[in-house]
Amino acid sequence: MNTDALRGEYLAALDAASTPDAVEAVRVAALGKAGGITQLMKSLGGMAPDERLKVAPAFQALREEVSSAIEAKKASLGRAVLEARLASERLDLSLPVSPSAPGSIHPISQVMDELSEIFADLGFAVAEGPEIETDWYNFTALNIPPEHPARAMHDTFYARPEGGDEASRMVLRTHTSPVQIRTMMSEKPPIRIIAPGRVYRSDSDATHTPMFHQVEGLVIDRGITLGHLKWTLETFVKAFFEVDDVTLRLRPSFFPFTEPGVEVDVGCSWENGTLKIGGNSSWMEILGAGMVHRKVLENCGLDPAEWQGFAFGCGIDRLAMLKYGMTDLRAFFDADLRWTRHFGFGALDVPTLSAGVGA
Ligand code: 2NL
Repeated sequence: MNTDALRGEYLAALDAASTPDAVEAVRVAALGKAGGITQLMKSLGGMAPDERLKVAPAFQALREEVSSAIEAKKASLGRAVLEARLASERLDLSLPVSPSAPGSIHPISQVMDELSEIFADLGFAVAEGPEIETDWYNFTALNIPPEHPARAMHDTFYARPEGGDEASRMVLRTHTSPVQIRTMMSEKPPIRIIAPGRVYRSDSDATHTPMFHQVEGLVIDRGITLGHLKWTLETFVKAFFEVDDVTLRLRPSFFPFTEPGVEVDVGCSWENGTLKIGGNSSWMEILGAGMVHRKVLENCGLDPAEWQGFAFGCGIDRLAMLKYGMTDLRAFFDADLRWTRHFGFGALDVPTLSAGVGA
């Protein structure tokens, strides 16, 4: 039996094979049930022992050589297929977005961009942090100790409720304040930041979703007063709602992390059945704020005798509804393209102060 002829035949067929199917056909012809090499191996059974000893090593070597050549060809064809696919699916992410791209910016993203633009102009940086936080950053550092009733008010999602101390117990952040805590601990004052992002509370009805968006702001410097807070919020509200005639009203309120704490109402008026920002026929609460509590400063390693600050927080979803006239919170989460297109925020229309944010 001439193994060299079989070897030449199969290796030539493999060489010519240019698809995975063609390689499989060679495998079947050589090593399949009725394949040439399989027949050769079967013929060993009918041989006299001394003859078998003489030819078996050559048969086995042939089988090894052909099957490893098949594997090698399969692998190289697989690589070629993958490379062709990668080349055909190549995307250049550095290309500018096409003006005719079908998507549009979600109103919440739009409002976040507007907020960033307004506060950047006032010298604020945008800060971010983890959405899964330790109990300490979300509560204890903010003067909310473990037994404090404010913890129940926050309807917290506990990620690892089975115990551990406040450094290892994890929660879904109930506000973006832990971002400010992290900034105060890692950076030297003066600090001016806003922290926009997702927050989580176990609360779900017509006016609450378990995930919503919040923006908080923080200023730390020497000699900061409520006056700075009021001016900053007034400037923000004027730019955001694009009205010059705004009046803010600060009412005393309580937050464990502020002293004093205030709730902030904006003057508004009814026009044809819809509430407009500006005027003074009624008030609407839009923000919570206050001077940073000295215990919070101390928890972050700042000396309250040297450093003071103000902070504020407000819901982005509500800001978006007020500015763009949405009545149903649930639409934010429906992923209905007709709804997002209706607002027409194009990917290229980046908010700028000179053009009027959101214009
Ligand atoms: C609200 C009220 C508020 C703050 C957030 C804050 C953060 C630090 C220190 C002190 Cl690190 N305060 N944030 C202060 C007052 C109110 O949010 O109604 N949010 C939806």
